[in-house]
This record gives sequence, C-alpha cells and structure tokens, in this order.
Amino acid sequence: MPRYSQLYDAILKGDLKTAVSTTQEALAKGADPENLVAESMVPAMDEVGRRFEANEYFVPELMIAARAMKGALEILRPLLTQKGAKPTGRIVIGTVKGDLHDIGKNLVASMLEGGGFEVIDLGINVSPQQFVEAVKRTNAEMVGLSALLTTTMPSMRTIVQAFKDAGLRDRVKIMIGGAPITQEYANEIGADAFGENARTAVTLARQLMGVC
Ligand code: B12
Repeated sequence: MPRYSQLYDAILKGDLKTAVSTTQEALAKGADPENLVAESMVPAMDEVGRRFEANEYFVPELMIAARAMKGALEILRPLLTQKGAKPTGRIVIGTVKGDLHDIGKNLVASMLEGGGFEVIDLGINVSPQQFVEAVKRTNAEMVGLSALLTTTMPSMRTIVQAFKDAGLRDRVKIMIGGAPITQEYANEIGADAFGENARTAVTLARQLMGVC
C-alpha cells in the first residue's frame, strides 16, 4: 500500500488536478518530497507500466499518467533541487536518441542539482554527437545517459564509443540508468557506473567525482 494512496491513485488514473492538489496537501502536512516520489509516485508509474504490459492500459493512459506525474513533480522540483553553496561537479544529462521518456531523467537531474551538481540537461532524443559537443562546450566531468526502451539501449554503447573517438573518454565519467539497464550492461559497454534510481545517481556521481 503506498504511503499517500490518493496521490498514487491520481497518477494511476491520470488525474492531473488531483495529483497536483494531493501533492500540495501532503507537503502542507509535512511530507518529505523524496518520500512522496519514492513511496507513491514511482510505484504508481510502475503500476501504469504493468497495466500497459498486461494490455489493460494503452498509450493514451500512459500519456495522461505521465502528465499527472509531471504535474506533481513540477511542484516538488524546487524542493528537490535546493542545494548547498559549493558546486560538486558538472554533468551533462539526456535521454538517448530514439527515446522520448524523460520523467526518470528529469528526476535524476533534479536530485543531482539538489546534491550540488551543475546539470546541463540536453532533453530527450539526444544523439551521440550532441552529448560529445555538450561536453566539449561545457567541460563537464560527467555524463548521465537515460534509456527506457530495450530498442534504444544500444545507443548508449554508441555514445561511449563516440567519446572514445573524440579522445574524451579519459576525461569524462559515464553513468547510465533507466528501467531496462543493469550493472552487467554497464560493464559490457564500458560505462563507469549504473544507477538504479535518482538517489543512487547522486551517491554514484559523488563517488565518481571522489567527493564522498
Ligand atoms: C510514462 C511512460 C511513457 C510515456 C513517457 C512520457 C515521458 N514524458 O516520459 C509515453 C506515453 C510517451 C511513452 C511512450 C512509449 N512507451 Co513508455 N512507458 C512509460 C512508463 C509507464 C513509465 C516510465 C516512467 O516515467 N517511470 C517513472 C520514472 C521515475 O522511472 P524511470 O524512468 O525508470 O527512472 C528511474 C530509474 O530508471 C533511474 N534512471 C532513469 N534514467 C536514469 C539515468 C541515469 C544516469 C541514472 C543514474 C538513473 C536513471 O532513476 C529514475 C528515477 O528513480 C514505462 C513503464 C515502466 N515501468 O518503466 C513505459 C515503458 C518504458 N514504455 C514502453 C513502451 C513500449 C513505449 C512505446 C513504444 C509505446 C508505443 N507503442 O508507442 C512508446 C515509445 C516512445 C519513445 N520513442 O520513447 C515499454 C518499454 C518496453 C521495452 N522493453 O522497451 C514500458 C516498459 C512499458 C511496458 N511495461 O511495456 N511511455
């Protein structure tokens, strides 16, 4: 049973208005933003995915659930990104080419900002060249890649190779994540780390920067 069942239900049903109002009410009652995400919102999206797989939900339901999730996250974002004074490092992040899923990537970006990182978010459907160019332009020390589709995962390997071809692989740490990604896959393609969720992403990023 999710901790805030009204919020869970609102996202599951794609009810944006209730998702927003229940988030505001929960915060007013002192709920922790990270707990709201981890205990109610992410489980709701997991259930949406399960229903989609079981042919109980179709693309329109995915879309309205995603809209409700994003609406609630919009309210939490400023709270998740409150940061300390000293920047810990710079990270370029994006969802790989062919992939339009950005809820998880946005959450990771917010939490990294909250963890003191400067985040350059390239958005969705990002090509290997765009990642390389962004690192050149910003001198970022780290790259975060997100993929939610098994069909777009291979793009991560191409991106690792693109950094090698550009002579930048030794200069950047590459962290990958997304529902189909595993540690084994990270090892296989030569990424530096795999993060299961947004919280782990922050811990890993700190480790990669040698600041923990
Ligand atoms: C919402 C959703 C959509 C929305 C996306 C809206 C948006 N703006 O993001 C829409 C409707 C657009 C969509 C479209 C499609 N989707 Co979709 N979608 C989902 C769903 C239900 C939820 C994803 C989500 O937001 N989860 C919540 C977030 C918080 O979790 P997360 O993304 O996993 O992110 C966390 C971690 O993975 C990790 N993480 C993520 N990125 C990164 C990056 C780094 C660096 C690190 C360290 C960590 C990390 O941290 C995050 C936070 O904790 C999933 C089901 C699921 N359970 O994943 C299906 C799912 C991913 N979709 C699926 C499919 C098939 C599709 C479509 C092909 C459907 C279609 N027929 O058109 C299209 C593809 C469009 C495209 N080209 O990308 C399948 C993929 C199957 C597969 N094996 O590849 C899934 C798994 C559903 C299913 N069970 O079948 N989808």
